[in-house]
Amino acid sequence: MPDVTKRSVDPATQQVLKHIEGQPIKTTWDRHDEMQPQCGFGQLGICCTNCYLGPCRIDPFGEGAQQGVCGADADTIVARNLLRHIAAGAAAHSDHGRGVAHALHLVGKGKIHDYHIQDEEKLKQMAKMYDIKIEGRSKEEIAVDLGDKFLGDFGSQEGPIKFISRAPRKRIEVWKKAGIIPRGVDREIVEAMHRVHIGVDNEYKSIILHGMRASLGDGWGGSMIATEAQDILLRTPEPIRGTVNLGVLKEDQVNIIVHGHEALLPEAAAKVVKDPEMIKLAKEAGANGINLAGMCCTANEVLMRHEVPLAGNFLQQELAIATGAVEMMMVDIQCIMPGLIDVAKCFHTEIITTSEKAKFPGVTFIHFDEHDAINIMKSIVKKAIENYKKRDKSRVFIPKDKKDLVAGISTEVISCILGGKYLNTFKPLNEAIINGRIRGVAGVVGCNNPKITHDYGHLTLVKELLKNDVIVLSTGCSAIACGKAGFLQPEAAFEAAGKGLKEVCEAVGIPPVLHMGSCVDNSRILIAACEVLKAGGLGEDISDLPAAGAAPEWMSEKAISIGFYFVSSGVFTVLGGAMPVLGSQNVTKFLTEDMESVCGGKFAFEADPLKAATLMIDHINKKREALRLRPMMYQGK
Ligand code: BF8
Repeated sequence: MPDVTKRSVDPATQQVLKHIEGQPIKTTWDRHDEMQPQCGFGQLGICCTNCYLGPCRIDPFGEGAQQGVCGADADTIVARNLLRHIAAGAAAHSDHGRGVAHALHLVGKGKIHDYHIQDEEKLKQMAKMYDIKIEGRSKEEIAVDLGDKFLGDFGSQEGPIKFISRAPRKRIEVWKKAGIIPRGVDREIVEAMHRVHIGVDNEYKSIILHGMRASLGDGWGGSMIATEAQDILLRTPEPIRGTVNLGVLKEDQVNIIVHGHEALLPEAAAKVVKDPEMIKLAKEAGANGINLAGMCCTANEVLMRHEVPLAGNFLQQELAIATGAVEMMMVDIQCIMPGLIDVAKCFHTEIITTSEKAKFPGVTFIHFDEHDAINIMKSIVKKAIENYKKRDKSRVFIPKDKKDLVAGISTEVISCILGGKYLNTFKPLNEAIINGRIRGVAGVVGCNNPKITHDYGHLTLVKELLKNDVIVLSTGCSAIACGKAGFLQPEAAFEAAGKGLKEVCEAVGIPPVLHMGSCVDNSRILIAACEVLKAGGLGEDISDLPAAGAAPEWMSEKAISIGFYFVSSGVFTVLGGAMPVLGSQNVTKFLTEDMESVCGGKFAFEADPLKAATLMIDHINKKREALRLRPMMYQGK
């Protein structure tokens, strides 16, 4: 039997894994074990399937073929494969953003009635940025124009896209000099696919530079539009209390899990499960109510705005079903394992897919159309209620573990908490950094990956950063991991933070790890960096800041795109495992050394989270020295 402590450090996860031992239920960890040894060519990035001259592969030992049939060498093949990953990641985020921008336009037009403009201030702020007339116009009229402008930015042929203007002047100059100011992300992705076609771009630096530009089109374009449009339609998050881990599932209620990345869909679900008609139906079916919980980034979206509890992060999706207590898992887009289907077959759980873009064999598809959101959601929830009658109560196993947390720390909230309602500013944060209470800022984000013990990478890294007075901004599955470990509670500062960070958290009443949202909300971290610079005293460019990024358990192509737009924005970023580039020494050197001279940021690959923390802290110290900041007030914890 596998050792569950090697699979996860999370007690709830370990318990469910133990509980299903001996049952014919396969999880991602089992499939990962079966897959060993994983393909070495793939890991090194030196397999090319881009045309049918191949598939080709380069001999990493230098004895066999060093070129594909077309003549492409390891550098070209590795760089092309990497650019394909960036394009796919940027596409996923940006297509999500496009959907929200479209919904904003439709709300303005009065064509959808279940959503409304909820953050008028942000609507106007964005409209001003695009030179849209505000005076004397209704919010709906403004929303139509803003929706159009957002949609226009996706396809902007010449660029630069509007949100680039939010970056510091120096940063824009760096991008200009490198020739990587993004045009519309659609154009960048199409050009990426063109460049990697056989016989087009064969020069690794040129290929990677385009990858940087495409990723910037994601971070400062597609993802940022997703975040801002969601805030306008669903409201900008504010601090909210929540609960996390599999223990949020309820034995006596109809459990419905929303899983994926959509923000509009769970918004409707959060409303419908409170509908007295639905609750009555649930009671008639023998349940005590309806319990909505979230998984992955959809969960982060609906937690931040509706206090809907988080059932878990990426590697827990199959385990939620394996509790035997889930009537329905409603999935939309991204990070949904096809393996869920087989686990669901072992139980009564019904999986419903709601996106035209994400079908699964044998899984019911109910198109979630925003034009009729509430009615569609009611029909889905009714199915879940009906399914409760099929639950085999003798097979239910819900671990008790759950933790309270604080989420919803948008960029606006940080400046408001720090500066007060009438003096929105990042100045107090800057002062704490300048006077040596806080060493610096780390963005710790990204996925889980069975290659690393679940949550171990995130938690070990975050613990070490906190101990050394580094405040952590977190999103995605990393934020969920931090929540499960209690790092999203203000009290965590007492237990985990260094003395200086503890003093600041205590004075302001914030947790030492700030939950800033879902993966598209990494754009909030970019804006926070810009706000810090505006507040003064910490340099003129993002690359001047005593800051670093990390994705200790990354696995998705979105994480590659995120990593690239952080590095291209000037942030030193440590990935828990290497990207599939080690088959080319030149590409590896470019990413981990030379990029710094191009954009002020670079990658490091470090699987050991303690060593990753050291790399980040050393980098932060180096930036503190360059800024001539005061020595740290205390020496950590
Ligand atoms: O977008 S962190 S596993 S759920 S890819 Fe996926 Fe990674 Fe989780 Fe959110 Ni982001």
